[in-house]
Amino acid sequence: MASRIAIVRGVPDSFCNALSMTPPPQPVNLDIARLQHAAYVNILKGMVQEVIQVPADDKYPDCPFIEDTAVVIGNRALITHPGAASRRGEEVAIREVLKQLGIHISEVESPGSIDGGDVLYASGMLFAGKSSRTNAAGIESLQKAFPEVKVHSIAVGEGLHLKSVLSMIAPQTLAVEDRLAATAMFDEIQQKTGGHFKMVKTVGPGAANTVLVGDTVICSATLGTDLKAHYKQHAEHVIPVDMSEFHKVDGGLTCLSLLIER
Ligand code: CIR
Repeated sequence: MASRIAIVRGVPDSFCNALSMTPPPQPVNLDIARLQHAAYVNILKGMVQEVIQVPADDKYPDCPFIEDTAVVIGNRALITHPGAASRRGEEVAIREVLKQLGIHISEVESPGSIDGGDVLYASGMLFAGKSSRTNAAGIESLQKAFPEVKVHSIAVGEGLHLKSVLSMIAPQTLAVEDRLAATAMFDEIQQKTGGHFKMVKTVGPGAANTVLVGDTVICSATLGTDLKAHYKQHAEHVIPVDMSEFHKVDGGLTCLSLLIER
């Protein structure tokens, strides 16, 4: 059986200053954010052999969104160059943790920028969203880091990242947010893979961003009470977790962890 490790990063005191495309109607509540983060970490503890907790760094309000700092497949990682200037440097601590785990590290070549939230690894293929955070040079670095894996570039028409609107919920099955820009991204994936995936449409912003570990899906409990039942039709196990404070600053479920399976 694959050995699984999750890496997470704590919520800094500065988290209320995290980037957000539109200012939330209610400000982030730091205490609630920390409780929600702890609940998320507890769920992961039940799913993987080890959860490594990297301390928060107040210099980086967005540092809990650790997914954006690296793309890891097996024993190899590409350390990203985050697309947002205020997030550059978050990757330094993560590089060290990955090195300690014996993971072989590649770096993004200038002028590349890439956020892990734009990268979906599914069915042995990589899909890289070309977005406001991830550019063509960043995607080239991704291909160089994983030469034997085909990287498909996908235009992110709307929203922050590719995985903000679609993610894997079961083998060959993607949850896709039910809006035009998201289904256009799915169509591009289908066109590039000869219709490889099945689509499960999901209503509500962010609801299609889920974490899949083995046959268990973690989904947001904040974004609709029927989400669990919806996903249960396609996934063996579904665990909802409240993520309201992270959604306020454009975060979802995948952003809060880096999963290593090897
Ligand atoms: C940002 O704008 O960078 C953060 N506030 C949210 C990052 C979410 N990350 C992700 O979807 N992978």
